[in-house]
Amino acid sequence: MEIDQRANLTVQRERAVLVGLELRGAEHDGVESLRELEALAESAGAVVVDMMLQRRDRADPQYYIGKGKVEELIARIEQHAADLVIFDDDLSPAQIRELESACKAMVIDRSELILDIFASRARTHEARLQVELAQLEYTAPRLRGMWTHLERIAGAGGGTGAGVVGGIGTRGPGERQIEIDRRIVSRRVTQLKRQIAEIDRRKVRQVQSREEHFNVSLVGYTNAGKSSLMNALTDAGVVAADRLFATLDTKTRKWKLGGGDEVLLSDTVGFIRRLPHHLVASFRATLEEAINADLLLHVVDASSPSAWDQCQAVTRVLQDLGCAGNRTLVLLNKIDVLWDDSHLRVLQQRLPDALPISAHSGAGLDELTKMVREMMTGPSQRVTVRLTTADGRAIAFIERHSQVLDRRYDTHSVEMDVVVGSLVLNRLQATFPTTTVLRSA
Ligand SMILES: Nc1nc2c(ncn2[C@@H]2O[C@H](COP(=O)(O)OP(=O)(O)OP(=O)(O)O)[C@@H](O)[C@H]2O)c(=O)[nH]1
Ligand SMILES: [Mg+2]
Repeated sequence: MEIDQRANLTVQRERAVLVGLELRGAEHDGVESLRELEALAESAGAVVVDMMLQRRDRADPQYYIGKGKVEELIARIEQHAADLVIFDDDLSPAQIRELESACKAMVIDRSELILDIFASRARTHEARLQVELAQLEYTAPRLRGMWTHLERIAGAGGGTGAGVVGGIGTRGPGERQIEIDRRIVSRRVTQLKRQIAEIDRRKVRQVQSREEHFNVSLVGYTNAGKSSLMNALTDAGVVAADRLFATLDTKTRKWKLGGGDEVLLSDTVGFIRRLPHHLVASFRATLEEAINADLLLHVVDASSPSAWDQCQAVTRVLQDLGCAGNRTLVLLNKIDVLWDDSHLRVLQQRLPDALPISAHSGAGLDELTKMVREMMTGPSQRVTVRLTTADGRAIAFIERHSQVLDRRYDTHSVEMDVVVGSLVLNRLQATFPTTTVLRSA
């Protein structure tokens, strides 16, 4: 197909045929995966007009699917007047070229689709930079028409605005096709990495400034109900919607656990099976909260038939991010709409410590609050701590998080007998190193 045409195509309102391959011995179910691709395509604004699934021993190096299937695909494209084909896997640039010339339609792969959704949802400066970097690194070898906007950026001395996020659907019509210049791309990549690293540093400082709080992060598959739960537990008022990747930016709010205890709760971007690696890499800053959290609440959509697969996919992404070792509590959400109790029982057998909840009905949320409170404070003990009187923040911290039984002042310090959770005590000492614990009573 013409390069210009490719550069100007948008997934929005395209009539799309979906194509999946189920390899023998593959761990994921092909039909289920295609359904998810359908939800992704619809989230991107495409109209899915047909789907095809082929079972094979291995992918065809030239066309990914078999040659006979390509013929069938061409017929279906004609029959439905489709203009877009979406493959449920990552294709090589050569496969995309071969398929496009055979089908006379735009061909994109799963990662490109996910990147396109991210690009259309990114609202903040930071999210836009992160998506642009991921797109450049992933899509660059696949999209021959994209250098035009890069030249424009390079010429204008950099900067990212709404129209130059890059990728499918974001480039305006009538742009001049220029020669491919890899140096322009690599300059832009370097520039983006530098800007993102700067944000990263700022993020780390922000996260460090929250160290005196207990940080809890919501993680989970996209559409599991993380934002809904955030809204149910705090007054965050974040967007919750029945579409994939509704949330891209991190929001942090205080969650009051009762008895004066509170934690910081963060809601962030959802995960998906085979999340493009470049996205995970560039969203590291956004996911910093999750990486540094004291506790992860892993929200699972228990009403989904693929709840278990989704749960495992999330665990894999957490491993990628290096936070698989963080303390985690699994929440089986949406129990208000469970179509079958046996489904929940199977999940509970696999996840014996998981807590069934509903962000909508509020079921299980009191129990959740109680569990988080216990995890935050640890077992209570009676100790005496000495603090310098000048350290008002440390004193405020201990007053807020423990029961003060007695206090004795001398010139520069105060000794307090308190009943306090062991973890709170650890946090006190880590955050305020001048504090001394004198004795356990
Ligand atoms: N029935 C029911 N629906 C729920 C529950 N929690 C969330 N939902 C619905 O599930 C959909 C997704 O909810 P969100 O809170 O946006 O999910 P999310 O995990 O934040 O999704 P992303 O931000 O896209 O990753 C919305 O349509 C919610 O109304 C629940 O407890 N019960
Ligand atoms: Mg959300």
